Amino acid sequence: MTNEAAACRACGSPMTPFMRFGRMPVANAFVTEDQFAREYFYELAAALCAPCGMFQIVDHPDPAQMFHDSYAFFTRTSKGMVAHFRTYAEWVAERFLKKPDAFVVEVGCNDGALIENFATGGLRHLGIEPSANVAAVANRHGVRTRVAFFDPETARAVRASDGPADAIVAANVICHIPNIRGVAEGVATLLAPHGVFAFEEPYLGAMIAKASYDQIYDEHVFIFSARAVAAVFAPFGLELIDTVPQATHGGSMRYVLGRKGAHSVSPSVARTLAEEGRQGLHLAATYDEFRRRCERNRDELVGLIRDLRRQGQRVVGYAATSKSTTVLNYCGLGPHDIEFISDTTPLKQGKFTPGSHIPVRSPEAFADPYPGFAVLFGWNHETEILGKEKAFAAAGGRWIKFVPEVRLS
Ligand code: DWN
Repeated sequence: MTNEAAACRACGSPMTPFMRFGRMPVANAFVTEDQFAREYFYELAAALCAPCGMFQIVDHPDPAQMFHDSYAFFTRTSKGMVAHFRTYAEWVAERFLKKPDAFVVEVGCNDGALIENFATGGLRHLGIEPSANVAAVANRHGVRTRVAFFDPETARAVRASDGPADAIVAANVICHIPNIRGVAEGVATLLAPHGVFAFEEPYLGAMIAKASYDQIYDEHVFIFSARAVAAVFAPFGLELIDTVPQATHGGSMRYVLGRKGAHSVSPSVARTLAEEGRQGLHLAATYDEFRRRCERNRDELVGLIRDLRRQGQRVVGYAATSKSTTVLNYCGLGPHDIEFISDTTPLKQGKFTPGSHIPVRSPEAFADPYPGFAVLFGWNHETEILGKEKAFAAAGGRWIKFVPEVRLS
């Protein structure tokens, strides 16, 4: 595969990458030692489609390589996200699910942390999830699931079996689906006449502002802006009716769409679009500057870690996030730089990080004994992590942070 030039997945226009990260493994493909020699790699490069404003990666692995029956990310690993999903579900239910027989569908329900809030409220619901192992966890939480990718065919099948959806919801998943026009067609197929499609995703404006390039990896085929979302859904008769900024994942946006003319449009849509213009999200120069900031960030992070290692300091990582796969491989960091990464996910523990082959250990290993320095790969959960790891700082440990800038704290 090449990434010299490609067609925009949203509008088909030609586009050229502005930034290349090099060879990348699948972000959540944690490996055992015997798998090192046959890891799957692809070329990670990012591009902006000038005509429609869709930010996207150029090549992407086959989704079946990423979402399968041993998918390693479970939403419930963050208490903060579980609490966030409770309020997100309440927000949707209060506004859009008032009728007694209302039906809500979640696209990519993972372990059910969002949709279980509708299920426990007794609402008719269905979680659609392609990774059977995480869907099984959702089942155990009382969620009715269907193991499938969301596409027009799945949408037709759900409509035939359950009727139209009053709300289709999603969180951190629509940007994972390369066939975004298929998503739009599926939503248009399944949605009731006055239904809504609400989804939230890492926001392009926040990623550019923070130079948080680690949001770019195989699963994040797109990093959305309001402009691009409005443009890609419009041909399917769907209109952007609300945008609600969220603090999650370092800065996200909740988008709400409905059938054109079926709902009033919140003034927040015009405000968000105007702000995107002021930030220059449509300008090539913005992305050239973003690339320069990322390169500087990479060089400073590598320089700091290697200086510490030369001084004989122990450096470990905290949270083997999907994002850390981009950081580690882009920066060329390995087990000589970072001794291990502590992570709460049992499926990752005892394995090695994709491509960079750093051991992943349980959180108990972090304190046994505490290292001098820990790279905060879970920077988006900083409040939660620093809150529970006060003993590390009390023991003299220092956090290495790299978003938006490399610094010690
Ligand atoms: O979109 C996506 C986002 C929402 O979640 C997916 N593509 C996959 C995933 O991305 P991520 O792995 O970067 O997500 P998080 O939530 O930033 O990181 C989760 C990882 O961090 C898990 O492996 C658990 C770990 N973790 C930890 O070890 N200690 C997380 C917390 C909060 C902790 O205290």
